[in-house]
Amino acid sequence: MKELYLIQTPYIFMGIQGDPTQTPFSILGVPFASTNSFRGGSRFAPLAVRIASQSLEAYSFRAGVDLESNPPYDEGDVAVTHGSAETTLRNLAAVTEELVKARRVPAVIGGDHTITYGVIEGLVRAGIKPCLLIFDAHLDFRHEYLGYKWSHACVTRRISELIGAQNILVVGVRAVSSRELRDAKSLELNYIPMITILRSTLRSVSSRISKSLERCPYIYVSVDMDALDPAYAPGVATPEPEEMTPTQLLNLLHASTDERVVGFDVVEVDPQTDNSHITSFLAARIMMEIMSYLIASRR
Ligand SMILES: [Mn+2]
Repeated sequence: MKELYLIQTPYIFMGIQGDPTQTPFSILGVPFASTNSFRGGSRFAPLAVRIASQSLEAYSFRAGVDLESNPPYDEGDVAVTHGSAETTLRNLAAVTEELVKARRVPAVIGGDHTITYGVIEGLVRAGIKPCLLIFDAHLDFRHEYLGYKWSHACVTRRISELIGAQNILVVGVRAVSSRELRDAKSLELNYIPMITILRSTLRSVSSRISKSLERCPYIYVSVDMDALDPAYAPGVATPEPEEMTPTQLLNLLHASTDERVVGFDVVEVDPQTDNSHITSFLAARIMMEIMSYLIASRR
């Protein structure tokens, strides 16, 4: 069934195809960017991140894991319909549901942020209702944006309708409308503003994250690359100064990902505005680090 919706790609993640009987990870590209409201090149991100991943070393010092000895299995790209979020999300949810039922851990390369909804829907249909940990400069909590409810600016709101706003935590927030903030408060969405992170220690922020996810049997992690300062991630659809740094992000990911993580995505890379492929290299590194942390936590 899932084969119907998957397209093989000329490049595979890390350049080595993993053995699906050995690795839990299924790399899934979703080259869909139709809901981006500013720069629209994230449909090319799965290709750019795969190419960047081929030149990176695979050893994680934080995890003590060498991904090269057990690389992820690259499933290819999900068939998307440019211009139709509904069709794309339906295909993505079908693929995710089947992978999750086969006990795979989806490692997804977006695409615009809307694609996270399709992965969560697939998880829910497979009987797994996760809490969602998002790293993002934006709350993405608008009911609709420019008259469109599937906009990437609404993805947290749409997912909250599936799993409940109180089961979502957004970290690194610095770009909101006051209406979004009001809605977030009244619907009990959890969020940690970037300014709070800058004024706290890493330890206190990671313990706040752990506490917020304490009661969750499953966790899904979504990394919007615009969570990072545009100095480190210039090639994103909607850049927002200031902070976080790659080191802050990886430290927080390392402290807060454990064996409850059932999948993750890295979204919103725009290769068309990515000077020297900086953002694609960082996105590939983040994916490799998250997989290494999960392998270490399952040992
Ligand atoms: Mn964002």
